[in-house]
Amino acid sequence: MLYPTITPTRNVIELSGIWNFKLDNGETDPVLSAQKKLTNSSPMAVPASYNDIGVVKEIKEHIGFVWYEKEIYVPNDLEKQRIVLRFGSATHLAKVYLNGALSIEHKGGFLPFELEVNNYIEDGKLRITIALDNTLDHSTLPVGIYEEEEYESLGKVVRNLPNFDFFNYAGLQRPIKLYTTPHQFIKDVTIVTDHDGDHGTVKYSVDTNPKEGLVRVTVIDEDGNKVAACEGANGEISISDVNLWEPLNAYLYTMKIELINENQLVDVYEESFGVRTIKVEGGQFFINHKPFYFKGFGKHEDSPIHGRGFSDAVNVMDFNLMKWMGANSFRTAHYPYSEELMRLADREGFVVIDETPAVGLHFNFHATGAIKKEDSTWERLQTFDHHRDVLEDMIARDKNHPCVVMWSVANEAATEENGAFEYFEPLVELTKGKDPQKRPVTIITYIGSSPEHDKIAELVDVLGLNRYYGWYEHGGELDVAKVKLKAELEAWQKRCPDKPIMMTEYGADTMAGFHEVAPVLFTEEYQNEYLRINHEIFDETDVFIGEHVWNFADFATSQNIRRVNGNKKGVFTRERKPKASAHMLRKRWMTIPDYGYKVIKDKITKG
Ligand code: GCB
Repeated sequence: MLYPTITPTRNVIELSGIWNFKLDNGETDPVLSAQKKLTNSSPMAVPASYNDIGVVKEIKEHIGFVWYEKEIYVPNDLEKQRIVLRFGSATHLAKVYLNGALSIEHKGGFLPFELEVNNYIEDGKLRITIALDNTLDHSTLPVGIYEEEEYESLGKVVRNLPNFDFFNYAGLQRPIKLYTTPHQFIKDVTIVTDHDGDHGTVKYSVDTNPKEGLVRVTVIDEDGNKVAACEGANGEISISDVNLWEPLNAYLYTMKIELINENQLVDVYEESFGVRTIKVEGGQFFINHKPFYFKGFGKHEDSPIHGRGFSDAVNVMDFNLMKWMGANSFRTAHYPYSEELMRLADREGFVVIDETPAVGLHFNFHATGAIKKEDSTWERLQTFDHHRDVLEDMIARDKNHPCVVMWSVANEAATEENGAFEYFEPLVELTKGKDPQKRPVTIITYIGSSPEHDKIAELVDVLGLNRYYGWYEHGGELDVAKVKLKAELEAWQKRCPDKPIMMTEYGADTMAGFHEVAPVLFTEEYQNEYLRINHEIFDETDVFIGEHVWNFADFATSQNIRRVNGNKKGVFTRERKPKASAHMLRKRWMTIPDYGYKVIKDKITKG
């Protein structure tokens, strides 16, 4: 799926700004309400989550539909082309009405969707009305628990509990754009790269609509020089003296694609790409044939005021803070992040584990944090079809990004329960089948999915472990935590020799400004000690390919007794001020090279 950009044949109009907004109280018929303009609406910023900027509890904790509306003129000139309305995301279920007519429905809150709008324009105008539902249940990703309860004195009480640990922000959280293409247009491009010595190869395949005309492809370097060219919808291009896309040292080429019909240039699109390879072999993770070590974070799209709303300023600052720390990578926990952020990661050279919104696929945890004995998750969940669609859409959106080095199919599902293998096997196969670059695949597991009980380790290329020894297990007993962590890592190596292990989450809630001489839970000293003992064990483990601290910054969660106004495991506060651990980690990461930190001597292979 192509990201909309301005080219000599295409235009883009941003629809960000103030939209009309209103809660739906369930009393109106959606079709009827979309037929006329929204009345009694309030201003709402787009992109943004509506929850925090709505201020009052009724908006912040609203369950169900809300309405957004904006009426625009579509300039006459544009009407000669295909005009496409594109949502970067709409969270979670969207019904889009154009001049009152229901035109598209979309399920899933973290991926783009679009539709052609030419036929909906009336008198040069388009009234875009969106009904958005934030309800989560056993069929949505992420998974939520929907409950209704009658109280004699109160009437019906509705609850929609997230089955996961982040606030269920909703709204039009990413940019919305109107863009144009010619009627005969470039629909998609797929790029796969390889290199040997200083010789790079680029296989490409261009999809056009209709499938006619001549495709001309030119590769341009960062200085604007043409380095190679080719004709045809599919082809292979050689680049001599190739500049590789390297972690934190990204080099991006531009593929200029021209569609020519009867000697006329009809469409132009430019896709940037990096030349790099990925391979997992012998317990190591190779980028460009060299063993890479992941240093970084599980993140969230989360910031004050915006909620989960897109902000270039927040993204640039977060990337600068990560660079300051010596981090080279992050995981898009727990949903695909905005396309704009992924493009920034390409440019900055951040290595990304791209995760679906499949979180909360378990009924194991009790609200108190206790692990319940449960074995019916895979019978009760109805997420499979949607999970499959989301994986396909995520790969279609992100397949060409050099920053993406691995797909995460799910976070902390009930992977120790019967039925887990049967649920995940087709999804892993689908991921491998759909990804033209055949990147490695992981499914991130929680502590209940131990080496003794886990059912999916054989399906994945990398064992992604979220482990909290010293926090949820043996909190305050760091000596015991160390012993337990080491034992588990050894057990994994026995069960899956040669499979790389990565700590995809480890962390401790820390209140910025809490201090004690002895490390005590919640103090900055404890967070440092907790991280230090984890690192000692990581450094002793051969097949260990990386460490992602949970979390980059403190983030919002729903209200519950385990969270003091949010999750405080950040190395930065939610306002991006460093805790002591930021300085400690910086010291460590600045001395760990991106490549060759864990070279297993008898296993050096060409990746
Ligand atoms: C986890 C989850 C993450 C939580 C974290 C925590 O294992 O993957 O979403 O926020 O633990 O802090 O409990």
